[in-house]
Amino acid sequence: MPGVNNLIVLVVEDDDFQRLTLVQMLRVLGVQEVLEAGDGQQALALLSSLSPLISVVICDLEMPNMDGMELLRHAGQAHNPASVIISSSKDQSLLDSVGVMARAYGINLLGVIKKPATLKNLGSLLDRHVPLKRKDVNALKFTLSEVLQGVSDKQFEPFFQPKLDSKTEKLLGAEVLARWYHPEHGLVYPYAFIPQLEKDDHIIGLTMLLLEKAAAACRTWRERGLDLTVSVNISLASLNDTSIANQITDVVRLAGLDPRHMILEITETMIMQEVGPALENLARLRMRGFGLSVDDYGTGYSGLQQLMRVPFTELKIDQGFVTDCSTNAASRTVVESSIAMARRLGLKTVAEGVEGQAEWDILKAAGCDMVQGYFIAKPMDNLMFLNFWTANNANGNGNSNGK
Ligand code: G
Ligand code: G
Ligand code: MN
Repeated sequence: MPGVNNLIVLVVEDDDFQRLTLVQMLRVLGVQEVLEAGDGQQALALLSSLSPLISVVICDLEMPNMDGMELLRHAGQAHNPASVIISSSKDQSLLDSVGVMARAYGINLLGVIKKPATLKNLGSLLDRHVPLKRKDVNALKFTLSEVLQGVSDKQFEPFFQPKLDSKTEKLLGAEVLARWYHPEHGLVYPYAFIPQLEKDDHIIGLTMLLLEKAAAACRTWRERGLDLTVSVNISLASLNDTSIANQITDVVRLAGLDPRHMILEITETMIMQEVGPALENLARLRMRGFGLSVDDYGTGYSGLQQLMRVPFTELKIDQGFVTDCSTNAASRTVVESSIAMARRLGLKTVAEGVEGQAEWDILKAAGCDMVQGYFIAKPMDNLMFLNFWTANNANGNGNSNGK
């Protein structure tokens, strides 16, 4: 198991026998160093004195003094960089709820283990740990004005993540994800600039830049005879301005793409009030031929009411449900019923966050139209994307990830 042997793991568990069992399993898995704590307070003390050395915390929920929930709250609020695995004998629905809580507190949650842990599930969750890179730390320092300068210097580029037909495995299109080619820091990922832009409605400049570049890329694909669509993320806040549909249409047409080959993924939701302008823009965009997709379906506010009143053409099931649908019965239920509902509403379905064959099989059986996720391919630049198309095409549309 590569990677595991340079981890430092903290086990937080009040039951001596269970703690010892976990420690031994971690040794068998080859973990370099294992630390132990009997409750949340001891764990917090170790975390604050040894951060950032501790890579992963395995955390029980029910403990004396400070329980697991409180520990996760403090760790999240302190921006502790350790990843977390929750391990407990409680009901799956309770574990899932605490999982959502942990993420809401900013914890990088690797997963939840229903006791007793096995070498297999422990090993596969540890494998998900990605060490914080130097780049990631630097990236957090960008100010709004630095990001806006980068936008006005057009330093942002679209990366493309493939969307495949879930049955034939044919490449159908790609979702655009923004990347910043920073003159000093190199490739910078969205979490380092999207939050600043979204905070005070500054995202539209980046959106326009990406729409232009994505439309131009898709036009060149289509000129080569590749029948592909391109999907671009639009923050709902951008739709408050009633002139935005026209601006979007103009930039896409000027780049030489017919709007019917572009899908706009609407993230976040109508947190009421400005429903009028948003619906006016969406109706106008749909009339011009753009596809409209509900992004991150199943989370936050992307609810049923919204589905009913927006002329959507596609529903994207949030990766939070897709990634574990083969191991978590509740996620599988959400995935399968969302697909069934979308069908009856006449919407195409896309599952995002497909990380394995087992999930893909479930999605296919449930009638999901398209799949997207690391198992198929990560987001990539235009040149790599064209290579991906070539490989996909040569395989008779086979899955070209080599797995
Ligand atoms: O791959 P990824 O790490 O690229 O994206 C992280 C997050 O940033 C995702 O939630 C994605 O929706 C968001 N994001 C990426 N590109 C854009 C963009 O162009 N516009 C908006 N609004 N969000 C984006
Ligand atoms: O918010 P939105 O759904 O637009 O963004 C998609 C996000 O999901 C991007 O950050 C993208 O990099 C990420 N992503 C895509 N496929 C996978 C996957 O298989 N697993 C995980 N964990 N993330 C993924
Ligand atoms: Mn999206």
